[in-house]
Amino acid sequence: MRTLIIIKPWAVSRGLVGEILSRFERRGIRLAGLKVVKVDRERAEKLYAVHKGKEFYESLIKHITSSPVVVGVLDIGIDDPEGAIRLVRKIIGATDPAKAEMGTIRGDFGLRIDRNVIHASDSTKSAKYEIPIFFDEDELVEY
Ligand code: 3AN
Repeated sequence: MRTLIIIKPWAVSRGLVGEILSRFERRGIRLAGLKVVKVDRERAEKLYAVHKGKEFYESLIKHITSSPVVVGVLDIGIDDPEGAIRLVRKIIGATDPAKAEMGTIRGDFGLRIDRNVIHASDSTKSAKYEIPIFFDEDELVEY
């Protein structure tokens, strides 16, 4: 089961990439793909299409396109796809870092909801939609 994560600009510029990736690695979750990307407006709009019209939409687009991000595809080796998504969402923590539990990525490294450190697909459907925005199939490794 594969899902997309994006380590957002504020976390990349603070040098937290290794720290964040290690949270997944130490759970036994494998990386199937990884790259550093400066997201353009077109990709950002595709990624955040479901949020179009919300009051925070423009600031969301502005932040994700402001400086480089690290995009990764995680390969979660468990049989239950929705359970795999829930596990990753549990590791990242609640959307609002102020409400995220300590020990989660957002709870440990986040401060503001509009710069909440990391994105992760919230369902198997969104993972299937989001992964191809950043990766071709031949850039992903199975092992
Ligand atoms: P999640 O990232 O936990 O799936 P979503 O999908 O509701 O949360 O929101 C997508 C992104 O939009 C969040 N990661 C956050 O950066 C931003 N966001 C969500 N709610 C707000 C809000 N009330 N004010 C500002 N930004 C928000």
